[in-house]
Amino acid sequence: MKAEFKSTEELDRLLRQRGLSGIWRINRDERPLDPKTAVRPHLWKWADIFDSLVQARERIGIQGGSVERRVIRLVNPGLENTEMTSHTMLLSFQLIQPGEVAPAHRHTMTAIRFILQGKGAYTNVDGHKMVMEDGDLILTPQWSWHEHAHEGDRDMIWIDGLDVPFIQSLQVISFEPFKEKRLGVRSSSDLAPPYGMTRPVGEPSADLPAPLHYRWRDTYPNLKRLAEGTLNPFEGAAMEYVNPLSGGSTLPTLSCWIQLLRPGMRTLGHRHTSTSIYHAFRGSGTTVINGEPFHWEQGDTFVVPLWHWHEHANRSSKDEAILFSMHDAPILKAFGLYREEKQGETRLGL
Ligand code: GTQ
Ligand code: FE2
Repeated sequence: MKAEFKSTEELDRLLRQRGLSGIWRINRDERPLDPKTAVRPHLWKWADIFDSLVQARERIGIQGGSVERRVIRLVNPGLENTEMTSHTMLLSFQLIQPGEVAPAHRHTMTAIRFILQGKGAYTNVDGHKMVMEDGDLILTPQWSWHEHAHEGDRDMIWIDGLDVPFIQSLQVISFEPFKEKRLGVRSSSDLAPPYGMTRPVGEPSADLPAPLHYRWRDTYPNLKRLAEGTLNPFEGAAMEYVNPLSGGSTLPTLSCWIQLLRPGMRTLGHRHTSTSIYHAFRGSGTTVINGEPFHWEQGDTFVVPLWHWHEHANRSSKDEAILFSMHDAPILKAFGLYREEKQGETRLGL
């Protein structure tokens, strides 16, 4: 029997009932030449972040309740439904008061901590007690046990960076609270690998051989030394934190950088398919994102969404400016999706 003629709408309805959909329903806008993102360029002021943390300090307890961390997230204005900072990354600020313990847990999301202020708190990652100081970077690889505790006498504040929305998109979020009260600290003899730099064939390395702690007192002199040499025209003096276990990016999904802009320096513009979140650690400057200037001072944090042109300038003629940043570039690079376009280059197509 000959099929009777149907309108496209009727056909679409019929297909929908059968759990099918015709590709003619795809809008051309969904197949753009240039990547389109819901992530918007945005800057959060330190005064707002700090005041919010201080207000939360009085109200939000972290022990014995359901809230285990006093954390405030940066919500991208383009992602208000998910409350994430970008489509791949979440950046938050955490405050811990003297005497508090943020109880141990582990999760499939990976985390980085960049320390901003205070003294005397430590984070314990898989038994490695790491005392935090301003400018330190500490890694919490996926599925490692971690707990924070504060033995000092002043509030401590740090940045948490996680790959939450990426892990969420893969639908592999897994979270486990630690069963005992406290996570043990391992002694140096426990920490030594039992067979040194060799290991029995077939045995996976169960533990971290070294704490993943990058101290500011090591990072800063190296950054200064780099800044005295030839600069990268797009980045100034920029260093990526290398993962000592793999020799590769800081973590499989995230890369962290520390970057110095000499007084008065202005970089050239470029854009790439990775997204970046910058924190002004020292100094002040302006980052132009797709033609819009974002002025930053110490403590401010801003997002450069993928495929957005951006260039940085240090606004001071006498002080250096230092940016800490987190990037999802390792994800894009892992799948051959990293692309970069530089200002002044002729575009040859994709
Ligand atoms: O400190 O373990 O900002 O598990 C979000 C989730 C911090 C943490 C965050 C976390 C943590
Ligand atoms: Fe955590």
